[in-house]
Amino acid sequence: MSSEPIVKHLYTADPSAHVFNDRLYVYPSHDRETDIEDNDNGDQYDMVDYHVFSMDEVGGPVTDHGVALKMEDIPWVSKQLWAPDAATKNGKYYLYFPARDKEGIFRIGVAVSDKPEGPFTPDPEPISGSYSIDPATFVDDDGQAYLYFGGLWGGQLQCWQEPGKFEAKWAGPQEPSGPVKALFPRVAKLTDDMRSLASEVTELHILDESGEAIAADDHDRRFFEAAWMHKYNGKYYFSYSTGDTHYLVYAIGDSPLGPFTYGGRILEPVLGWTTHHSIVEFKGKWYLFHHDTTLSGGKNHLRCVKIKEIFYDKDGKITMEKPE
Ligand code: FUB
Repeated sequence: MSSEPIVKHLYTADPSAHVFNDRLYVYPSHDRETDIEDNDNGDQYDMVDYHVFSMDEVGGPVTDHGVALKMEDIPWVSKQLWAPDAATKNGKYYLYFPARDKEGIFRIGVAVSDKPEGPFTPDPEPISGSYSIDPATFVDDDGQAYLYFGGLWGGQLQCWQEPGKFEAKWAGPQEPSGPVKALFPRVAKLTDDMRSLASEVTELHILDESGEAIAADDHDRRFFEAAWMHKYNGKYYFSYSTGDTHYLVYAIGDSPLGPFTYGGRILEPVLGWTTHHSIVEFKGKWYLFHHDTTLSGGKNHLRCVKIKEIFYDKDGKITMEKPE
């Protein structure tokens, strides 16, 4: 399979891929040039709009549907339209996106359209009770939708260690350390109209092979950002980025609310600091959508989306090589 970016006329990142009406849609961040210096808080990721892309087949022509949502149309946002996701229910399409509010606190917004490619109309306020970054939605076979979110350092997850309380002293590139459990990603059920949380926000527990919580110091395995949920053979697969160790990894569970047991690595580090992805089944094959910075020659904030086919072995482990 080609390792070329799916598009080269824009910088794209954080791809969330979904099959809607037998067509493959991709909802990425739209990276842009800025003069903001690279730092560990992610200030250089200063995006202002989203484009939606689609294709009939993997490797075929990719349609850029143009601007689907822009910052100036979202009343509560001050800056940084980061990694989005999309979902459909009851004939409507929903775009979920993180951004800083007027106080500089990351929240998650939702915007609605009648078409998968948008344009999307944003709700005037962020989703009540939401915080941090990298929303990922998952609609289970029974129709219940879930919202997963969270991201450390610039994504501010470490500021929310006490329920409902933003602790500014934790802002910036820092996180708990020592022999304590890691901060886990967050999950809540969504209401039937997909625009509000229908349950308390809870932690999604990620355990090691002995059933112990992954530890804060275990930077090769602890959750950092880039939540994604998919289902394979009746099991739930929660995948994520380990941030400063630059892996894409996954954990497997029996319920969309967890607990999950660490399963292994999906992707080794790519060119560029961030790594972020989605996993989707299309026409009987499974694909990893992810990004790197090859298109910009390695500039962290100018990324490009790529696709790789993935496989499962007989035990349900994800592998990049086709099993014999
Ligand atoms: O694109 C901005 C941020 O970079 C995303 O929200 C993170 O997941 C990382 O990819």
